[in-house]
Amino acid sequence: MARKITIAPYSGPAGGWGSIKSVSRYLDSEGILATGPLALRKQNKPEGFACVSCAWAKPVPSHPAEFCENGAKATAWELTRKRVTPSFFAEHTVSELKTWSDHDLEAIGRLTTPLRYNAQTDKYEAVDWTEAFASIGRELAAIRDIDPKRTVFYASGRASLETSYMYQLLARLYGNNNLPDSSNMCHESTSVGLAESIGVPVGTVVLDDFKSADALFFFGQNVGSNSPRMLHQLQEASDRGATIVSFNPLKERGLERFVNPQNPVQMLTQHETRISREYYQVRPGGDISVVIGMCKWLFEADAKAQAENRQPVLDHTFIAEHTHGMEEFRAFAEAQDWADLERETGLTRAQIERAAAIYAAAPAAMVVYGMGITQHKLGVEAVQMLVNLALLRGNIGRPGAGICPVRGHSNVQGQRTVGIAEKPELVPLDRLEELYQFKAPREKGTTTVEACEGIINGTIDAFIGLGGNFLRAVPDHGPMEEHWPKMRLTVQIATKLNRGQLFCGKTAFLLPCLGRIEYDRQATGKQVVTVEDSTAVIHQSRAINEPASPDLLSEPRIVAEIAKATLPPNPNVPWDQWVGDYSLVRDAIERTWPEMFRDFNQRIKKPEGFRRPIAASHRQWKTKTGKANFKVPSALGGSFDDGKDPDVLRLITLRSNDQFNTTVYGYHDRFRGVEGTRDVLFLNGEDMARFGIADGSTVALETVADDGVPRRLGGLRAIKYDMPKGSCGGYYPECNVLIPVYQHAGKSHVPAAKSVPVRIVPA
Ligand SMILES: Nc1nc2c(c(=O)[nH]1)N[C@H]1C(S)=C(S)[C@@H](COP(=O)(O)OP(=O)(O)OC[C@H]3O[C@@H](n4cnc5c(=O)[nH]c(N)nc54)[C@H](O)[C@@H]3O)O[C@H]1N2
Ligand SMILES: Nc1nc2c(c(=O)[nH]1)N[C@H]1C(S)=C(S)[C@@H](COP(=O)(O)OP(=O)(O)OC[C@H]3O[C@@H](n4cnc5c(=O)[nH]c(N)nc54)[C@H](O)[C@@H]3O)O[C@H]1N2
Ligand SMILES: [Mo]
Repeated sequence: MARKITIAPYSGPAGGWGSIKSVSRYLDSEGILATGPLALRKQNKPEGFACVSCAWAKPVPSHPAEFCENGAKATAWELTRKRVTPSFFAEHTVSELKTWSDHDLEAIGRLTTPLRYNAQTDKYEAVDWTEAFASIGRELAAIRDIDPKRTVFYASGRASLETSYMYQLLARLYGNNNLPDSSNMCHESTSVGLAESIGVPVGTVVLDDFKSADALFFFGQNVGSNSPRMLHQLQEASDRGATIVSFNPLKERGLERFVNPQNPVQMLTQHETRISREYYQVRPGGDISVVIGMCKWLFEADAKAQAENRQPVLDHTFIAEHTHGMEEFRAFAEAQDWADLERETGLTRAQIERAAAIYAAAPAAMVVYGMGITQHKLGVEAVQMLVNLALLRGNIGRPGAGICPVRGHSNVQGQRTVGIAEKPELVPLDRLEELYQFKAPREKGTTTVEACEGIINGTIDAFIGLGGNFLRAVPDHGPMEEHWPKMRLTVQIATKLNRGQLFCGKTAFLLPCLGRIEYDRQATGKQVVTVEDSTAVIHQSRAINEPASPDLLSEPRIVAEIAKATLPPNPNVPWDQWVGDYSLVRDAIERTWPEMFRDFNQRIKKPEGFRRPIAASHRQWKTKTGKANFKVPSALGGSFDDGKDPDVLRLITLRSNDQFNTTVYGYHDRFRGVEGTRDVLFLNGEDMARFGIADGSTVALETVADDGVPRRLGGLRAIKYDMPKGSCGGYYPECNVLIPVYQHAGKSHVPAAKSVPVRIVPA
């Protein structure tokens, strides 16, 4: 389908009429212009459902409309009237479907019946649920007999706490900890980094902190597209005089200005709120050096203040009582040269010092961050540098202060809480053994990157995907697509068709499930489920819509049926009772983590849910030193040793304002002024001149890697864009073909999707 392509800078704010237009377009295209608004009114409300888009916290009492442009699109995408029936698959071979775009595949609507791939006809064909489970069970059991570690149980971050608990138990009863999830590509740098630094794997702030923060520092998070509901908190903060400072290579509109589309006065007067007072276009991978520079200034300013008998800049009482390793970090920071820091950050010393001065002047400051920090080779260290910054002024564990990783999928944080983890030490395996009378596997499982490596080198035979679009989300599409079909079994549990599902193992099933917004009727009636948001608040989600098809099963049911078909009977695991009544799964979760989930079924009845205990929020440090740890980074930043060759650019892979991860809603990246195409390469103007590339011309990229694997992406339209020299930007997942699977954060294995070393080559 030919689309009209326009590339022109966008001058409007985030929110505003643009967002209203965008939402209506979706409700219309999904055939729910009439019913959609009713549904949206229940979004993120205590009596309604938790948005299936991002994990941002839901205020109680809620705003009259507690949804955003992108949350509305996510809802419309699930509630769509469009359906994919077996006759669709009878008409299209899988090879033909592979020529469709990501957008067109998902846009055909909701999956309605279980399907099995037939290699003879190259088509997906309808299959009975019973037959599907029996076949999956046979294959899984046979692989288990060879070696249970040859199967991977992947989870995307959307499934409820109930499903997730059952799923991790399935993997462990099967005999492995191969439970990678989407956070392995996302905030795993947070889970590893924060745990070492402050003893918790998650952020410390709650929504109320936004009401008393004096300064908010944003590092590499695109609030306008990826967590737009947070703009309400930012608007309130900005209006009451809090200072917002952003570090981002790109001028992201949501970090600049906002008109609240739910505020009639603002809409009519087009009153814009300025979001960031200071905006620093840091080089990709430059944040570690930004923080070193800021801390260098803070140490100096503190020494000076003390010498002059003024109030100190650092919180010495906090540092002495609560932290470990400050002197070592101070020595490191003081030893760094401003010239090096300026080179790494692409910023001037004056800019970094200005940011530091704002930080020093704020009684309470919060540090917010996203993928711009975590998806680098030094992602873990970058997270820990942000903690160092917070610790210097005691900005953790008091009102208005704290560290705020903005999580992705709506229950990705919760999945980890209830045991979806490849690291056995994070899970109470003794407790699971006691409850279910089995020998739990103790060997470390595979991360997402390790699962990819295993699939490429043939040590993985089966892949079960609980949601998601693994093959599109991971790096190295080339080798992954080549080796994927060699697996013996692939099973995808999904709501919509996506490209990953078009790559099939020798036996392959596509199992359609209920979405979170749909009534889930079981033996004891309609079920509710629970999720955990970015601020560790757990609350329930109530469905509001009829299922897309009578043939859909719930995720808990599918997990239970696979378990029953695969595993020897175990009277201690009441799969069927659990499916009949999800409150029994919640009881099981409570029995597994009695302290965290105390009175689970009772406490979720409160509209505001409950916050699970986060020790660092109360200045208790569950680290090896018993204190909050200052960490010294292993390098000043960057990602790869690409600094020496000026022709090597750092590629940032980006989300548009019209996608949810690999789900491409459409081709309107409004804020970046790109309409009608995703095949673009954002480039710095000076670099374009240097390379002799004209605006609008077609270019190709090649990855700089030394493993002999060719990685190339062509057909990209060069767009002159306001971004640092030496960097470029393109869309995820199209650019994933360029990311080598081995280029990932050292400690967390998060693929380094925000600084891929590339060269521009002739198209
Ligand atoms: N509508 C919508 N909502 C979403 C998603 C979606 O795709 N669509 N995805 C969900 C998921 S799973 C996640 S994890 C989150 C992702 O949300 P974000 O964390 O915002 O992730 P990205 O959009 O990948 O990009 C983050 C920002 O980092 C900047 N950046 C890139 N490199 C650097 C760097 O080196 N330093 C700094 N300081 N900045 C850098 C980019 O310019 C970009 O603005 O959003 C969630 N919410
Ligand atoms: N280059 C690059 N790569 C990246 C990133 C990046 O910034 N750059 N970001 C990474 C990040 S942060 C993440 S989180 C991953 C995302 O990786 P994934 O979580 O694997 O991918 P999604 O695109 O979120 O998955 C979308 C699919 O989920 C299915 N689905 C939707 N709702 C449901 C449901 O309720 N139940 C079930 N069972 N299925 C459902 C639909 O079939 C849909 O096609 O990608 C990572 N990959
Ligand atoms: Mo994510």
